[in-house]
Amino acid sequence: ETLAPAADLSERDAAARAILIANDRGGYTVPTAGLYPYQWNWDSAFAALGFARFDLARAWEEIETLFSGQWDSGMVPHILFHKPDPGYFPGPDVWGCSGPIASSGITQPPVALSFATRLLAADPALGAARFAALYPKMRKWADWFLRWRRDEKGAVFVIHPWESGRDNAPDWDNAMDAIDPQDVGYYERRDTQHVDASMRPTKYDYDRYIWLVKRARALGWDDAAMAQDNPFRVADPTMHFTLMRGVRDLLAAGAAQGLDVDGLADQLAALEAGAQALFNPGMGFYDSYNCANGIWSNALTNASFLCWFGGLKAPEMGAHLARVLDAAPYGVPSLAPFDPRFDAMRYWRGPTWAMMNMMIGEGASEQGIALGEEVRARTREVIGKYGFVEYFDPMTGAAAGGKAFTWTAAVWLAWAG
Ligand code: 9YW
Repeated sequence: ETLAPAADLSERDAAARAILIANDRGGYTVPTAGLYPYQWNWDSAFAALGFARFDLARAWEEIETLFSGQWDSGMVPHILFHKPDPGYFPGPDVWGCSGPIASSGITQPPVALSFATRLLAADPALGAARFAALYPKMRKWADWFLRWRRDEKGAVFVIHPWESGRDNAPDWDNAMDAIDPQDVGYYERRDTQHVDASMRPTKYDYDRYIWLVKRARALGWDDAAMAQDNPFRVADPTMHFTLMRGVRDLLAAGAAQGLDVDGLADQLAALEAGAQALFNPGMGFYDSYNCANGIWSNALTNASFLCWFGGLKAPEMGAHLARVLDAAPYGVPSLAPFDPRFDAMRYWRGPTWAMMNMMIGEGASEQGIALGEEVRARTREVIGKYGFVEYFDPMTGAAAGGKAFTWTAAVWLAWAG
């Protein structure tokens, strides 16, 4: 896509651009002012796709800034605290990390690997050198995942619910139940000062989120120490399928650019084999499980449908998608409405997220599943009616969470609009 003169823009496109520009803090964007005042990892990757529609150089910068926070280990943090902001908890003092810039100590789904290859494709002449400079860093991040975030069955797991990007999804309930956070200490939440508490994770969840952070901090955020004795390890389709996609895209783009692709094909094959571990045979869909005891979540979530984005054919998942779209007019819901744990407005236990829809819709279309286009149409409709908010009630479409949200605006520009 090229630079359209402002006069040719639809009102919606102009509004989406204005959100990206307003959330730009100089080299990086915040997900939304107030609630999320720092640079978040996968939010930035989506932001880059939005910027790419009108300022490709700025799009590259977003991802480059993200990688400026990469740790020596290869891990790229889920939050970079570029400038202190008292409006968010837990801040850098709680995480106690020592990367090149103040950051959290966990990662997030590595969609930046894939989206960097899209920036390259948008203008190979402009992007070749920038891509080549990022490439070893991206490979190092992928290597880190393969080394530290894979269980015995080859599935990619998360060590904190925040790492998956789906904070309070039912996927974590079993592992969270095993945590006794009574020594978590006093803390003050900030999220519920920005948006209604009924739409946010509960205190039960938050105590455990903070407890897990403090525990990993006590281990010095050392991968080997955390691998020894980890109270929370859940195999996660979000992480698995986005990494699979990222490695596949790096392999293709790296080869085309004449870069060193040694080992990438093996990594991809390992992830393809590991994907089978995420298929819940009792339910007949992709699911998460607690690595400590093998217990399935039995949850049909929007992450279940990332199988296509990961590159699987998975034709059997088409019927599941049809079922949830029948039940949720403004889907794809983050949890199937016929699941008793469904909660239409509570974050990752029901609401629709536009950026998940983009990956689901694109992946489905790539695998020849007609409903991919339906997902796009519904995303367009819900954003068109209710605006660029954080997420939506999947039954009524009602706007929820933060307003003027970066990734919702970006997904409009890159895909839905
Ligand atoms: C947190 C910023 C982030 C997203 C996550 C979402 C939420 C809260 O907001 O996380 O404190 O990290 O669950 O996916 O990246 O939009």
